[in-house]
Amino acid sequence: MAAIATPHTRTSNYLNADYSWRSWLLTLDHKRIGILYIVSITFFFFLGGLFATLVRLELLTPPADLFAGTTYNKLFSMHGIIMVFFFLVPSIPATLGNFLLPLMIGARDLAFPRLNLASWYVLMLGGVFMILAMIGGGVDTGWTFYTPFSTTFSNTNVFYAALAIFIAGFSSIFTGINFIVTVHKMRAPGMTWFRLPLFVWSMYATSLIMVLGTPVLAITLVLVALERILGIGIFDPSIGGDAVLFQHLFWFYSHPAVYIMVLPGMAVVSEVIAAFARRPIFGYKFVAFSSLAIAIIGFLVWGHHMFVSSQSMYASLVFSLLSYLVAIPSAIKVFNWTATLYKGSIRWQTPMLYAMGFLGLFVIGGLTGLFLAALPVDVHVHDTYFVVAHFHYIMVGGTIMAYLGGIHYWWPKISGRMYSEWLGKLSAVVIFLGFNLTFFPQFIAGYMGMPRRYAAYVPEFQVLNVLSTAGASILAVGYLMPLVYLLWSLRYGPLAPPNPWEATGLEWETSSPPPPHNFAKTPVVTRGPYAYTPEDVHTFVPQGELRG
Ligand code: HEM
Ligand SMILES: [Cu+2]
Repeated sequence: MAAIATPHTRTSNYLNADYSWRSWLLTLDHKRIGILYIVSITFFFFLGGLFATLVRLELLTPPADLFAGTTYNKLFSMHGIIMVFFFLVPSIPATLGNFLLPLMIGARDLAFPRLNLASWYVLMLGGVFMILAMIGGGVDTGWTFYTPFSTTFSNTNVFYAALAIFIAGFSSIFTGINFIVTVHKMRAPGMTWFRLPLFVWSMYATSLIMVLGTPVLAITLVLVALERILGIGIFDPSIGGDAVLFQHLFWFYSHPAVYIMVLPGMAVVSEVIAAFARRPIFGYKFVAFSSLAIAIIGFLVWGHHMFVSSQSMYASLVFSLLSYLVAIPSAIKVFNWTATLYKGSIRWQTPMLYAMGFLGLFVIGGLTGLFLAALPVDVHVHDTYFVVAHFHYIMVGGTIMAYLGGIHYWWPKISGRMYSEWLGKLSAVVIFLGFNLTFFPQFIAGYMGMPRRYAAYVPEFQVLNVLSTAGASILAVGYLMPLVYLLWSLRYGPLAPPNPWEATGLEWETSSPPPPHNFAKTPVVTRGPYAYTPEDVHTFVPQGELRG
């Protein structure tokens, strides 16, 4: 990578165009809004991580000695709520999606720049209410807010937490609408649907779920609030309601929402694998359509969260079958990525290590999802640590690995600087090892019967919990490392060339960092997104050319 050493004269770009606070807080530039999101969700990530640390410390010993049970309930609830609604859901779409979508399709900005800024403010407003709910004493319902606990029995700040999520949901809806319209209307000349990078396809599918699913969650939370305040009898059986109805409504959003979290991770991985294996993605159309298939079938499987919640056996059978169907498009992706790697000229650089980490963890998470979709297994392990391990493998292992991989891959574009490759690789390895040490023992504990959501447990489970807490400490170090060296690179890192990885996407055609309006000239797209030639790794054909 000799190109990195060449000094570049820095022209006007989106970062140095204006330095005032106003220019950031009122910006309509999708790239700056992406940065606002990076800063804010990093904050939420470490806040959620703080609660996770406390949870793991409590579980170091069998009795509930560090915190009382009621405090513990609040700790894991706040952890889950913040991580899911304020970190994972916005993570990749709001940061990398915002930054890259227009660049990748050759547009000057998103379709609705003001709506884009509004989405950030709405998320921040939701965050403020969430923090107020925390300061006011916390919430103890878990991130799922199950009734009748949330409506009748909990005396915590359920109302403010529900309001916070209700508000934050609009951020998702706005972003989804913006992305959908942008992909339809703003593509550069020559950018046909089947020349779209797979990242864009995934963002499109994610946006569909955001727009179609989030309103259901919003309405559900309004109903919970009404039930608490007015007792209208939607969920409370003593006044004619149905507590299980809540679960249907909640999972109708929240199962698809797990794909809001993981599809963007897949989006990143497709780009990284093609660029670092120097090969066109195998089965491009299959990968593109599998995103849409996941988005659509994802809406049909919510009942697999309710196998033991009094639903009829026939309903469970159908939901079980449909859950297996949703695994097919995920498997297609894994197969096509593997086929892309096969005979590729692989470069083991930081983003690639992260992408491989994603693959490993996602496969374990996905396969254990199939265990859970099998009725007899689920009856045994429901509400145990097996479930906790399953969704952490996918959401934390998968999504966060991919998010960090993406941040490293596009960091030169975003910041105009290179980071230390050595530290980058080290962080990927530390995170991978720390992650497995944290969560693998939980599969075993869960299978052996350790229930979730308790501050105390029987002494037999201590060894597994000590391993898990030790792993969490390593994981924490792993997550702090990129924070430190990426910030360091902002000032001391070598200047980045426009295309440090010799990648073919349109975003690498413009300077690093890009000028305020993305491209000096209008890009004209003449070919598909992955024109890599494995025989000669340094020959690559850019996706488009810039015309005056
Ligand atoms: C690959 C296909 C997948 C299948 C068949 C599957 C299946 C399941 C099932 C049946 C449960 C319920 C377990 C129980 O509570 O007893 C479950 C829980 C969960 N799954 Fe998956 N899953 C899959 C993929 C995913 C993905 C991709 C994600 C996230 C991105 C995810 C996130 C979750 C979460 C968050 C829960 C826990 C819900 C709770 O709080 O109880 N799953 N999964
Ligand atoms: Cu589900």
